[in-house]
Amino acid sequence: MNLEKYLKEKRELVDSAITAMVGPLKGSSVLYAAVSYSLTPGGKRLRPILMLSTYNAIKGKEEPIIPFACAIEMVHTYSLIHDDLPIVDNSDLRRGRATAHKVYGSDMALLAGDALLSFAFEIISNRLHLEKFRESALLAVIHEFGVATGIRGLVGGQVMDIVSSNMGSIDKETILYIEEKKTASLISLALRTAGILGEVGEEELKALTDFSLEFGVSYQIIDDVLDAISSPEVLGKDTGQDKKNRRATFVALYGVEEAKKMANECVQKGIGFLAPFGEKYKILTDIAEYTLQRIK
Ligand code: GRG
Repeated sequence: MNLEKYLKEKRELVDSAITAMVGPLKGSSVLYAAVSYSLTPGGKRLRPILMLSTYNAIKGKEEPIIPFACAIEMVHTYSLIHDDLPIVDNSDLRRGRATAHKVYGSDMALLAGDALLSFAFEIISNRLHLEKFRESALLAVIHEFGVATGIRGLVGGQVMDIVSSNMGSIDKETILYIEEKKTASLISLALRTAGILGEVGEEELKALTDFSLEFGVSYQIIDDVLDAISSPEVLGKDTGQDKKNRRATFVALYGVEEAKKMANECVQKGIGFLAPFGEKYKILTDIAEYTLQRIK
């Protein structure tokens, strides 16, 4: 299989599903404009693609889980909009164009982010999903979205990130905590949602979780390396942000080369967790290996 072709096809599938989902919100004028500007055109759509791919590996289909895949992208997009705000990273460029607050103002960008987070929960809690999934599995997934996006996940990681910035001395454990919470928690949510709705057993769900946490940490390390060595022209977003904001990253602690090694080690460790399942989750390990190409 050609992985790049696969990723492109899945990205297009996610793009059109998201466009169809936000279409009915058109009435809300400027809010709709800010939301749809932020969602489309999108980025790599990694989290939804991981969710679709995991579910497909389990069930041999992906259609039932598409709304959940869109919801996770909405959560991710909300986090990017807020992260870019002048009171946080103060970024001007995102996904190759002006950030939401540059176009719509900080107030509208803040509200667009809030609306996207709420919209994600509106989507995943739709009672129509009861026609396809068991009630207990759906309830578990709604809970997982809450945990992964809140104090014990995305927001908790971001808070630690802010608190640790400027501290001068940073340690490995704190950086790992930040990367696991602010980035790996959403990647993990993608795989766990597919595992729970696909009704895999406990051991398999644990293996998917263990893989996703390692992959998630690696993905954040790659992001940090690129922030240090790449350019806005290549990435479509501001670079040098971590240094400017004195963020606690492995690049800051150990340097670029060591951070690259760590990203690779995390992916290899993660792949090990899926080894007992043979080829079943090959698409996930292929995607994880592929993301490493960005820093080769
Ligand atoms: C402090 C008010 C305030 C808000 C912060 C919770 C939060 C908002 C931010 C979470 C931290 C965050 C933005 C993590 C992002 C990690 C990351 C690797 C982003 C880039 O992901 P890609 O490369 O992006 O998958 P694309 O554009 O491809 O979707």
